[in-house]
Amino acid sequence: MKLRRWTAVAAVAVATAAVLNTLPATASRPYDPTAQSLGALGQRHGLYIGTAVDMDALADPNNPKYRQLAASEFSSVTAENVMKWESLEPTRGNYNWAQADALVDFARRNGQRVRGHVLVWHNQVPGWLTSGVADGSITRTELRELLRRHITTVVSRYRGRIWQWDVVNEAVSDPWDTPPTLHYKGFWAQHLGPGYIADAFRWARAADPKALLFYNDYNIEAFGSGDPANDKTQFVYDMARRLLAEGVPIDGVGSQGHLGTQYPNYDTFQVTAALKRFSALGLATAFTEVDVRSRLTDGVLAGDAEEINPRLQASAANFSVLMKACLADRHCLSYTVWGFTDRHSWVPGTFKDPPQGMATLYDEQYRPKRAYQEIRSDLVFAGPPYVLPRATHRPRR
Ligand code: 9MR
Repeated sequence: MKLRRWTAVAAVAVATAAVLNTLPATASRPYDPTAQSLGALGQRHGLYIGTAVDMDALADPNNPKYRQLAASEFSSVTAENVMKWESLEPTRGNYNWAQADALVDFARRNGQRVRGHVLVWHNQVPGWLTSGVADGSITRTELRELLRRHITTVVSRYRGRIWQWDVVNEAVSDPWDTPPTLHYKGFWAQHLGPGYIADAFRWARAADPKALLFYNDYNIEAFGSGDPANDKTQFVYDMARRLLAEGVPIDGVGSQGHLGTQYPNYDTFQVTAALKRFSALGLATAFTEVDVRSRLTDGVLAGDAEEINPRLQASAANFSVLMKACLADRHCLSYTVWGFTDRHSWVPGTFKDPPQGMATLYDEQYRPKRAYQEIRSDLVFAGPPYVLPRATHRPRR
């Protein structure tokens, strides 16, 4: 029965994909994928191609190209910063929705989906909250209630308008932290214990029954040793499996995809295997913050092509590995880049010593790089029988 159902699903999927793949081509108008945006190419697979949006850049009247590309090239958008708690509630009790609303409106005007980022994270928490906890004026019970209220308020406001929410972000330590044995880290685990994770998903579900609820983290692109004491992917996998077993309404795991050309990184099969292990749990997957940074050596800064070319090629390869892996897992619903132009990227401001940059798909003059062309070619040349249209995911009750 199961096999028969799968065969039927596969047959329909192959037929649909075959139609989609041939539809645009007619004798008079040959199919020209090079004329299509990333978003349009993704639609062939039911895959959404997103970008994080810098709201200052979007609003800048002297930066029309940013707006134009954000609107035309992508089928999904994410707030790079304006849905974080410190932006939404800078002073206690006073929510400032203007920027977050502006992004949701922008998406609606442009027919884009929205990935909500982020409900619970240890960074960009408002000062009044951290200082209240530090000086004891906010007790543990009050802190939990404040978190419940925050999640409920934000998710309710955008109920029905957010496709995927990053409910909990970066809850797990890294092997370079102290102690090196992987553990739940940061402000929330410290003050509420790891139970806040299940609570957060339940509160988010109560406020929006239809949004897909994600756990989101970095350095989980591939499995390592398999030992949850030092393999972060394994740790997150075990966590997700436990949450599911407890009936917690988690719908997906987002792999951020912050890579660098100076690192060994992963091949397509390693990344595909990781996505498929997560989706075998019944979860959706997504790449949520893809960028590939490079060291800006003296040669790069001086414009030496021999230093620049290998970096552009390595960046293209890494963007492409994640895209191919996403295409190979039917449950990988979206591929979001963390900014699309080097003109607006978090990388140079964060990695200064030694300097890093060149992390996105377009250079500072909005010229598309080789990475942009490679992920487009991945979208163009992928198809059945191996790559099937996206699976449907319904919010878990
Ligand atoms: O890109 C964001 C940058 O503008 C902020 O200053 C920074 C603050 O920590 O957060 C950046 O976005 C992060 C995202 O929210 C979560 N994953 C890591 C991203 C890069 O740091």
